[in-house]
Amino acid sequence: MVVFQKPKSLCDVPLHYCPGCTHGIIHRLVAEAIDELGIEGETIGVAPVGCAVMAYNYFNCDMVEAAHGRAPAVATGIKRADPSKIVFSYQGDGDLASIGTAETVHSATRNENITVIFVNNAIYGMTGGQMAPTTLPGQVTQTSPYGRDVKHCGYPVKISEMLSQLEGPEYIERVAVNNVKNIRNAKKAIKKAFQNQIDGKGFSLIEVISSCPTNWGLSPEKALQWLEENMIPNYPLGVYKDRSAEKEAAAK
Ligand SMILES: Cc1ncc(C[n+]2csc(CCOP(=O)(O)OP(=O)(O)O)c2C)c(N)n1
Ligand code: SF4
Repeated sequence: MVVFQKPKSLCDVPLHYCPGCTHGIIHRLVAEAIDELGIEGETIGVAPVGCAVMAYNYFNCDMVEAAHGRAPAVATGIKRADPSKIVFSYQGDGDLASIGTAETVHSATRNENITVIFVNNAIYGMTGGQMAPTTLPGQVTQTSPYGRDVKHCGYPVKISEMLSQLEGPEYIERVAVNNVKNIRNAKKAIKKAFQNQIDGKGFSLIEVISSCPTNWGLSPEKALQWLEENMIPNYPLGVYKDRSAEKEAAAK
């Protein structure tokens, strides 16, 4: 009996991510969801700019590279051109919550039938650890060496809370990948986000609280601990919007 194997939707190549980076776990969860839903032949992914820029080398499906922050607009174009395809974007917080804020908000408010995987590690990883819109108050980064000062730089942008206020989107959930329980829950949420698209329900975004041991200056293990103690209290996990579930509850 096979107990553990690489998902078919992940290419058999080494990933370039730093040791202990949770991008790899998130890739695996997305690939497992694609395998389990049997949609590998009809899925098209949109890769971001950021550490996951080479996601097109890792997912075993058609992939398109978008300019920084533009992935939801590119995904919208692909999905509208061929609604039979299952289209997802995979984006970091610098990509999605900074330069791509407009694309994110407007694809959500239009309830585009796409799936967005939003990897929030509270920093610009690829470019060397600058402050991101999601950097925590007081968090030290390359561009906030004394810690993020909210008087000067404002407060973190809380994407799940923000998008859940819009009427448009179908499903918004925040998950984390710091322990087995949370990883299993993240998988369930990601799979549901793809299932919603298959069912034609519209825009689903899963915010995944992730680690960046390299730019946080921590060992992989300490990074997971930091995530639990600092990220999760600032970014509470849970379902922020599930329109179908709300409708079902109201009908009872
Ligand atoms: C238009 C444009 N502006 C800026 C950049 C530089 N840039 C590349 S990656 C990046 C930030 C990536 O951070 P994030 O999206 O959080 O992803 P991570 O690397 O942390 O996974 C920036 C600012 C760029 N490539 N293109
Ligand atoms: S810089 Fe950070 S986000 Fe990028 S691969 Fe390394 S650990 Fe991961």
